Amino acid sequence: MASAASRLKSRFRGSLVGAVAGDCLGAPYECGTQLPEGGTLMSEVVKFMQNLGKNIDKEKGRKFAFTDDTAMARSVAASLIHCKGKYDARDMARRFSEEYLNEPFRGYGGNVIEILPALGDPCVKDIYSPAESQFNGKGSFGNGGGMRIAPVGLCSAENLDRVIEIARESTKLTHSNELGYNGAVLQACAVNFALHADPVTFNPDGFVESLLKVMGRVESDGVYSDKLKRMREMLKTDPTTDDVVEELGNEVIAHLSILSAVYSFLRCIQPVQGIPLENAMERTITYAISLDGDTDTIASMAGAIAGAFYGIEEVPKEWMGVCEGVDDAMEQADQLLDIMLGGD
Ligand code: F2R
Ligand code: MG
Ligand code: MG
Repeated sequence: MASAASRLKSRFRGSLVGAVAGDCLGAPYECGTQLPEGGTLMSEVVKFMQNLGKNIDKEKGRKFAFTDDTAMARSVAASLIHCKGKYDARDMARRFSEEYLNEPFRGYGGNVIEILPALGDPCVKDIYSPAESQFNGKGSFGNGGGMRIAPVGLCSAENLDRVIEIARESTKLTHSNELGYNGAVLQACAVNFALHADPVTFNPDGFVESLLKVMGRVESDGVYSDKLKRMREMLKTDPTTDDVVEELGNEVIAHLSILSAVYSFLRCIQPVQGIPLENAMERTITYAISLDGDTDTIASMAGAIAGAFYGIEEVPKEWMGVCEGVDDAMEQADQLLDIMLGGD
């Protein structure tokens, strides 16, 4: 039987690698997919997953590239590691900026690119001010906070208040709208709850209840709480993917994507009709991509939660070979665990 420490190591790695894999494997579907006559996106993604191993043999060395989701998540992780688990706004902002300026081609959001260069500028007095000026002062509610936040959720269960605070504050560097940063809080807490859940006694209803408790504390408008309640009902009725998208969304905005990722994780604990894949990580990412729309980000967020729950052993070996950025994610996961075990 695995020790508690090795189990945690596996789950830290599973979460960051799950996020990278969801991003890399979801990205080819982000801009829409040409379907064969009578085919569905779900059946296409199932075929893609089943052939992934065969493709590696044929196309030696082929990698699926990561996008902005991973580029920003690794900056979050690098900053937390450098600052020994503490949040340093300047340090994280500078890393976002440098990462973007080094590789601007990673498919960043349409508006965030206007402020990323300024986040590395030491002359900017208030580092939160560039984000606050966006959308006529309303700030962004894009899902860019949620897509990068998994490293913040990787800490002890006793530190939930810190998860909430760092998720909110670090997201405000780019997304000052309440819907943007509260979406990131929800995703970070989902990762943390999955990390500490007992897979044997796990109860999806209890998981949603825990998220409802957090959102009840942090949100003023009830948007996420209302959607969580609807999601709890949906888990009892097994809706079609079209119905899931109708209720929870598949767009690049936080309140219309993050709950779809949480739902994908919870739904795929059980087998799903149309996805004949035994492996639960594979099922989760396949399901998340089948929701269409913002496929890289929904799959990445679902992968981060599912990976924290199942651990690295459940991540298919082929993914490790074909997804760009997996090795760095493994290393950062180990470093974050060391910080937590050192008494974060
Ligand atoms: N950008 C994309 N996908 C587009 C296609 C990319 C293509 N594959 C390529 O390579 O070119 N994906 C990435 O963007 C999403 C994360 O975006 P983020 O970081 O939140 O950016 P931003 O610019 O802040 O928000 C995104 C859009 O949301 C709408 N929006 C946000 N706040 C709004 C507000 N207050 N009012 C109205 N609209 C608002 C805007 O349309 C923003 O452009 C991820 O999917 C990532 O993968
Ligand atoms: Mg992306
Ligand atoms: Mg995306």
